[in-house]
Amino acid sequence: MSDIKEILITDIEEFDSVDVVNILVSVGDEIDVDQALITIESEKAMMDFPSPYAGIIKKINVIEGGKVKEGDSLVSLELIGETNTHTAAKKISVARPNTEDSERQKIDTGKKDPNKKQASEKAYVIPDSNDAYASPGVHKYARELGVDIQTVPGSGRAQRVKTEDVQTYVRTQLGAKQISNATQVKPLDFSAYGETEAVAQTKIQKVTAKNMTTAWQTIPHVTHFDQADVTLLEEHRKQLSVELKEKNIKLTPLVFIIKALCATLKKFPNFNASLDIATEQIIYKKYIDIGIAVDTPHGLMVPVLRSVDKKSITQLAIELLALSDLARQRKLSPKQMGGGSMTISSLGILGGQAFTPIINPPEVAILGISKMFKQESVSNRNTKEKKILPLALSYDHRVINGAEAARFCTYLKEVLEDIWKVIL
Ligand code: CAO
Repeated sequence: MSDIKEILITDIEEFDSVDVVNILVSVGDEIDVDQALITIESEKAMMDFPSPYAGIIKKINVIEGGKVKEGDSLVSLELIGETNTHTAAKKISVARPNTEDSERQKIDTGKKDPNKKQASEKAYVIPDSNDAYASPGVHKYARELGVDIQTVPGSGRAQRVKTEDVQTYVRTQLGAKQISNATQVKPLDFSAYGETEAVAQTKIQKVTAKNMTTAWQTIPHVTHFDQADVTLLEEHRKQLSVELKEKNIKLTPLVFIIKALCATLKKFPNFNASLDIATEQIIYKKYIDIGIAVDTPHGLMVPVLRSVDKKSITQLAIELLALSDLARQRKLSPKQMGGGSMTISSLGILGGQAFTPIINPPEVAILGISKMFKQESVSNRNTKEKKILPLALSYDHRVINGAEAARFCTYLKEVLEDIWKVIL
């Protein structure tokens, strides 16, 4: 006799009920352990609920647009194979920050009601944060067009995919197909030359590849290079580092660069903007959130530091470390990505003299940082050693012109060179 199991929703007890945004399976589907059954949305986050068992869907017990509460049955499942609830349970149980990380986990709670802090922390890690975040209508629209919504870069808040994003994606893909039909080089059978190994790309690598291609093919990029004298900044950072080291806080030059960029964005709002092609409008952001490109073993990720203008150097140092740790552990939630003013890509520790960073759409500019170098300068017969920081600003030439970019960089340099402008 077949073993039918009711799959109940768990770990949402903090909410009276949550909305069923999308049903991702149909009766008769054979599903794997951990396969997403439904997408639910609370006031805190949107997340997929995975099946703890493999089996065949016999009945769906919820409706799209309906509500579910803790313990409701989602589907009736005829079990197949070995049953193992471990992974799924781990996935849906949205992690509570451990005490050791409590300082770091305070990030991103600045704009919220302190009474609701616990709830927001509970929604801190969303199961597979790479899943697309979109309304049921947009999911349906993408399905009708045969578009895999996971690959569509979202321009909405927390990278939510909007109808226009699906449309832009389709247009870009059609254009790219025409180009690639004409130019794509067929992969060679390299095994004819020697030993080879084929390794599947990670999901993040695939999404990054698509985003980069879209950015490169749709945005007219220009890169402006400059160099800032950061001798004073470095002296100050070293002094402050000694104090902060005792508190286990690491202070890198990047934290000062983030603050300097923040001051520059305030002065040049055109760089804190996004172009809405559909409505032919430029959207100016009145907040300053800065994305940081983080190199992780799974691929490139861009967490966003929120409200940088309201935070101290020390707070930013703590948050930068916390967010880059979360990125490396693949624990970033959609709320911690997207919506940024501008992104910084720092290859400072890795070396190189300069590079041309690719804009992170829908932003209109990105700042690349290369490794600092020493330069001797002679004044009044005295030789002094300066520390020089190479800067590379890539900008969207549809929104920003070359003169503005030059002024932006000049101001950024001035701020970096006058340390007090950074700190105050
Ligand atoms: N020049 C010289 N040294 C630098 C520097 C610079 N521009 N920037 C940082 N450093 C030094 C710091 O002083 C620190 O040295 P100590 O350990 O001796 O104190 C060390 O490098 C720290 O580097 P870090 O990389 O750990 O920290 P960070 O704050 O500079 O950067 C992060 C954090 C997350 C941006 C970085 O780790 C990272 O992932 N960078 C890669 C980004 C990337 O891949 N960009 C490409 C995107 S496009 O493919």
